[in-house]
Amino acid sequence: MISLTNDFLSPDIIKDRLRTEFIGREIRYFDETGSTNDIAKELARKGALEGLLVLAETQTSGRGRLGRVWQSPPGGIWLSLILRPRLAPQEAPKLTFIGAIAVATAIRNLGLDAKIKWPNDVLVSNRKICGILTEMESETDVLHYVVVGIGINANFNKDKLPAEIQKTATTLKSELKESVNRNEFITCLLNEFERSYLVFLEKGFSPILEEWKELSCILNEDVRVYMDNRIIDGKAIDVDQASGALILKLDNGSFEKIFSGDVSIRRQK
Ligand code: BT5
Repeated sequence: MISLTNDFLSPDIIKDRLRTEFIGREIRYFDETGSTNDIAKELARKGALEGLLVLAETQTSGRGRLGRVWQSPPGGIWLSLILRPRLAPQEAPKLTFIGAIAVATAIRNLGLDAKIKWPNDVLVSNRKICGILTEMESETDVLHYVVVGIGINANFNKDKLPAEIQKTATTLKSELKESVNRNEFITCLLNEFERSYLVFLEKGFSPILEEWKELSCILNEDVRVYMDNRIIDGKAIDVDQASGALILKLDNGSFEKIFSGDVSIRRQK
């Protein structure tokens, strides 16, 4: 008998296996779409319920932060979740932490040593395997909805990515030398997401941050942070409970909170 590797995304299989109350209970699946975040935002504006999941086999205009391009070839996991937490808008970035914990936990279940890099990356072997894009719509102090977009390089080899990205990226298939069952992976990810999200809503950010710190690869490291208009060096000493900002101790001894930027670890010369 010929055994076939079934690598297809199936909303029905995912829903059957989920143990969640509301995350992923409704799934909108696309073979191809522009950006799952854009679809999720449109559905949220029209009143879609918390937990709705948008999932695509491939994206033609996948986005990163600051309008950067997110490569989304077939075989990946490109998804967005709609959330409607009662939070102040400035707290929305905390949901990125929940996404990163869920992804890192699902990857660790495959036996890989996944680590989180502030603010929105999950790395394996020091290479980016996942990026998270959290977007929201709000008024001054009212959050209407949040969309957490998660991109995971799953069942394609990293040579499917442009050469300049291959240098810093990896995929589950490149690491494991085989494909993963994406439906099971997504189920695990969504179960973990809801677990952390409920902890966050019931107990606040502190237990989330503790879990996140266990998985972080930059705390206590000497780092360089690239911001919009400047670059700063320092030691990543903590994350701010109130905002999720990275706290740096600068080389001149002063402290600075970083709200957005790209971090790289400075290696010993
Ligand atoms: C991110 O941005 O890492 C957020 C990526 C979020 C993607 C998901 S997929 C589902 C949902 N729908 C969307 O349209 N987006 C979300 P940032 O930190 O700005 O990193 C972007 C940078 O990562 C790019 O400038 C490249 O250098 C690199 N990059 C692009 N595609 C990559 C990939 N597939 N794997 C690893 N690195 C990549």
